[in-house]
Amino acid sequence: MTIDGGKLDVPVVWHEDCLRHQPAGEVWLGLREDGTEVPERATVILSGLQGAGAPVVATLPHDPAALLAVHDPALIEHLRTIWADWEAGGYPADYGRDRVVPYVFPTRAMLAGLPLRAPAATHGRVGMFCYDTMTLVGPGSWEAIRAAADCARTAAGLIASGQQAAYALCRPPGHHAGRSGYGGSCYLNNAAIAVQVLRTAGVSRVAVLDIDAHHGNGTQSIFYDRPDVFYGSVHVDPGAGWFPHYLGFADERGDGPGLGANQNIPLAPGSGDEAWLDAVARLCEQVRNTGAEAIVLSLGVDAAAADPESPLQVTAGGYRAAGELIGKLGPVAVIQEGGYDLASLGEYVLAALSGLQSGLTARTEVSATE
Ligand code: SP5
Ligand code: ZN
Repeated sequence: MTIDGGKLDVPVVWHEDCLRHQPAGEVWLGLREDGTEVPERATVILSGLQGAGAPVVATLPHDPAALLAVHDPALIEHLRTIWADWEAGGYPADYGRDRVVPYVFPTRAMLAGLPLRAPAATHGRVGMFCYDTMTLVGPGSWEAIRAAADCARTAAGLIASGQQAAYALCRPPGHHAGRSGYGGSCYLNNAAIAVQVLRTAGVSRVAVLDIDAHHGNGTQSIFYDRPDVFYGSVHVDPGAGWFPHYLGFADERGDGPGLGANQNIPLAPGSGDEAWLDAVARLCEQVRNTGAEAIVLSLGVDAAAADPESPLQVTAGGYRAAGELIGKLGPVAVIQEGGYDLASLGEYVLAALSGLQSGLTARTEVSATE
């Protein structure tokens, strides 16, 4: 597929290590299923974008400080070491447990107000950090988690140095990961890492637009009390029974100094281009009002009609139109989130980025004549 008016010039930031995460399924409602967050997602997207002429850019060298700017050091340490501990504990060889998965969760209801202690057993410790059973860790997971964060950091750096758009092909995705916990196929919050890079580079106001089909509960929680980072999301209504179930409602507006800088637009299952684009346009209007100087776009394409993980019915044309609206707002660091239909994934990401490119072109042409 090619795009209107020639090739795609948005640089694609990519690291091969993103393929090393092989969750090998998810435990859903007590049963191990194949899972949809597979390495082929990234290869399909990469070849679609390269086919459209996009330049591929390598990541900057890893910088642990970029991760620590967002996450609790204990979460980073857990992700870095848990596979080795799991293997050393004999869970794969002696018990047939080939991936790290939690089974006890220290919820508020369990602790009943008593302090959280770090469990002695490796298998007891996982639930301190992982809040669901669908987000498995295996041998190459850490290398991929780190590479995905590096992609995000690099794309944000390009925006900070004056590029109008850059796309980070992050895998695994990140928007469900919070400051100290992970879940929803996400481990570290790539979008939040990009935001912090921009803030540190002197961008005083940043807006995150999250158009993944699911609410980005991790990103929301990281910035919930921050007035300098707006978070806006359109997603399938958690109140209609969809992941992440507990967060993503319209009355979550931020807290303290961040009150008003959080906006959720939940949509009914089955919603298509019209309702979805109307929500995207409303979020864009709010971003304009916040005076954000740069946008971080959490681009999940799982709102696609054929996607197995969401009941939204957005077309590739819808994603193109959304990209165009967002490109008119300002420079954009795009972070790959979800999207699981391997047959249409490449087309949808390309549609979003080509829309973004034409929105940016329209915007810079307007400002050149002002
Ligand atoms: C980044 C992202 O899009 N994460 C999505 C996580 C939502 N996972 C919910 C999984 C629900 C179980 N899926 C079973 C599909 C039918 N077998
Ligand atoms: Zn999603």
